[in-house]
Amino acid sequence: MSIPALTSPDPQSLQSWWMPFTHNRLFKAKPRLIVGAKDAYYTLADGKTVFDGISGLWCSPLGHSPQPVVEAVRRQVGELDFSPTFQMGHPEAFRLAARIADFAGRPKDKVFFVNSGSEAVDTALKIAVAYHRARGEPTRTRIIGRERAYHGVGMGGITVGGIPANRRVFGPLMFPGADHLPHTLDTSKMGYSRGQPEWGAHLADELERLVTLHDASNIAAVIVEPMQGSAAVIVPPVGYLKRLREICTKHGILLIFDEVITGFGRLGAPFGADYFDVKPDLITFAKAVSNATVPLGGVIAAESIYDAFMTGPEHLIEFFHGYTYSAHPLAVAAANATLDEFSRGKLIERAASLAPVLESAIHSLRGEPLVSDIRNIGLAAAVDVTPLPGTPALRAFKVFEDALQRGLLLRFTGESLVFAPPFISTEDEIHRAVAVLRESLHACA
Ligand code: PXG
Repeated sequence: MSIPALTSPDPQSLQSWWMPFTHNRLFKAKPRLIVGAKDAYYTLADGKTVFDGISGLWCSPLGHSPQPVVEAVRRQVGELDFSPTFQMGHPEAFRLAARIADFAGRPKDKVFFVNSGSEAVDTALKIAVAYHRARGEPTRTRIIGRERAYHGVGMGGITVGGIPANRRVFGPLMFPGADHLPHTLDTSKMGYSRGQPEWGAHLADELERLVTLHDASNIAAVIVEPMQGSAAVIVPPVGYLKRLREICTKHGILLIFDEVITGFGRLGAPFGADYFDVKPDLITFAKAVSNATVPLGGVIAAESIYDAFMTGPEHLIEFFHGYTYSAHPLAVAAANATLDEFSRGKLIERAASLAPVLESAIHSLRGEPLVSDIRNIGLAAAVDVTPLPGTPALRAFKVFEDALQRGLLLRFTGESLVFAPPFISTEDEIHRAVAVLRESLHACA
């Protein structure tokens, strides 16, 4: 049977793809198809051009199809399309690992490559548990996550994650022993905060309570996103992450920062760890590292953690973990070229200098119809809207749909709209995007 190309799709032609995190029935009845992209703009199937207000899915800070990255991948696919990474290696992967450790300001640290944020999280959790065992503390197996956290969709990630819908059905598949810190969003105390809220550092002390409850000798690690992205930009209170660090250090617990969104410049610093001046033991990354041109993720591990594994006979594997596509040559080529572009275009500095522009633009929406809270940090912002009575989660979707019609792609989640433009955006584009959102809020009120 020959299946025709989907230039002008009819709903019947969309039935085979079971789409991820999507309302499949509604989508297929009223599809939103993207057929092209260049720089900060997408082209939709109807020919409309829309501004990419969410950098892909937080993953394309350079915009789309940046020429040097495209060229690097094109070259690589002709030279070495794939090489096994178990018991073999290709030089560019070693070069990339060293560059990422440098970029993170942790030149002695080690980088373990994976293909996605979910794999990075599950890898970091395994490293944490195996590390304690290697050091002779095998009872340290519990992991502490946080409410409203998104750590991907692997079994480890949903166990430490805190988004109820992602966990509800999968109880028996989750590992035992996880617990959760409270999330830090309380709009009655920190409504409309710009950057880090002043209120809330004391919530880190909840970790002391969990340590008392479970005993430090049973806890391997705490994992948090420095800024909770998927939960619609929940910014850590001033002092909160430093307090978590202190408590972890005091009790010999590893601190993992899940930097899948905050890594590679989103906050206007290389990592969230730099922005908040807190040194975690493990950092997960993905998304922006390769500009999403080819998927790549990884874990940065402190040298001392790696060293703890390097025991036993040298001909034996030290860590029984890895993926066929760990350090896939095309992903590595994309990431090396992305890092070149970051430094050539001074893009972290650019993100930092656009952050105040975004902050004042997005907060100008305060008082507009439907708006109930606004939060921002770096090149990320969320606008909460009042729910449609009796139909939760519909209002933000309506605003999203309206904005798309007007030429702006946002993310919607629950009652929130999220704006996280590419670092190559201009001030004018940020102002225009916020103007579109303002029109959409009026139109949907
Ligand atoms: N950790 C964090 C902190 C994430 O934000 C993942 C892990 C999982 O990454 P993968 O590559 O397995 O999807 C994520 C992913 C959104 C949105 O709109 C966020 C993510 C993915 C898609 C949409 O906020 N985060």
